[in-house]
Amino acid sequence: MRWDIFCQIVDNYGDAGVCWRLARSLTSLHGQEVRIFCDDLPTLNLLASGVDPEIKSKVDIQAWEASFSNTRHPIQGPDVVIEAFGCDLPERYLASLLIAPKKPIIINLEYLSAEPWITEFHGKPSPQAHGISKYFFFPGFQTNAGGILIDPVPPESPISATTIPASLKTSWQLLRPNAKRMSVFCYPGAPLLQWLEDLGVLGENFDIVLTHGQLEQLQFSSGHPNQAITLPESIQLIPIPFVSQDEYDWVLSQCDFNIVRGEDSFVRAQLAGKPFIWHIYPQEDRAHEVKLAAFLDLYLEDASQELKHAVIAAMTWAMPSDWFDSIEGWNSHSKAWRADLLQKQADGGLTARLMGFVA
Ligand code: TRH
Repeated sequence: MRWDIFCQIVDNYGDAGVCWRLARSLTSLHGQEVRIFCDDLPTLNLLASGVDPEIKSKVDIQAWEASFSNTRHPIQGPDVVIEAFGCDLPERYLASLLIAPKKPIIINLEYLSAEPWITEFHGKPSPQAHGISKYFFFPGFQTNAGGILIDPVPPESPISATTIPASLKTSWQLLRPNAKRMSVFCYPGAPLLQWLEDLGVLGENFDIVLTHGQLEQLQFSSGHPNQAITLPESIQLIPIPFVSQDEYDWVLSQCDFNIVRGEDSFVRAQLAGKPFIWHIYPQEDRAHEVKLAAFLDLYLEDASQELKHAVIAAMTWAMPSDWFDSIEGWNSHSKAWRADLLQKQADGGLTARLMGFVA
């Protein structure tokens, strides 16, 4: 089938991250023909860089405006049009669909949520005045939701010396063999400085891999934006550049613990099979608290009472000294959760369910 994916990048990287991951999965694993129309090509290309050129070349990445002049022959119009996260289709593109002999179906690809209500809304039609069928598609953990974007599935690997991406070689040389490794990708507003100070009194060495912009965020939160951050000696900060999506996935798999955010890094942290803190995107009406609670209900369903307390504390930014004693149990839980997640998505996850739905 022919797919057109529309991606509008509001502020962060998540929209591009999800669209790119879906596009490469549709083309490389499912043999589909895909175009992405994006209003921020530099961001999308940055995420997609570093990927095997053969994989990248299969996805036709276009500027948003290119959709106005549909370069396909009218009878080769799209079979499926994806509005990622409910972005509105450009009017001129929509007009071209209306006069095309073959009508596609439009999918409003929603945000991932573990909330139970999504299964009632998943796959429901959204009648449109223009007459082209449009449906809601809700990614989710439940078997009767839209699934999770699991591709490419990372190998189940313990931390080992796998090939280090070129962009990370310098930073990786700084790692200490006797240190635990943590990566940090969170929003401003997390009490990260205090968290790291507390980590520093646990009596272990920690190497903290700070993703692009996190060091500046830390300095800003310290109240001295131009000064170096002072932390206990056991804590080493290692800032890394913004890397491609594949390289970021690699970073997650190479750390013992990850702090992630948004929805794509959140899924990748789970697939890495390591304990993680999900710094969920804060919403003004505090809807994020409900979403986090719904996820924790699922994630901790089979966990012991002690582990439940520890993980809930960690995910709500309690200091590491409050919960780090439970890290071994959390390690085992993370591996089991990964296995369970993959088993529940053994049908191919979101991409395969989307294809099945469209068919
Ligand atoms: O960037 P995000 O905060 O995006 C968020 C979410 O999509 C959220 O749901 C949405 O409401 C909000 O934006 C507006 O976090 P997320 O979803 O984890 O996306 C980050 C993407 O960037 C992910 O695909 C991983 C990728 N990435 C890299 O490719 N290289 C990097 O160096 C880093 C740090 C991330």
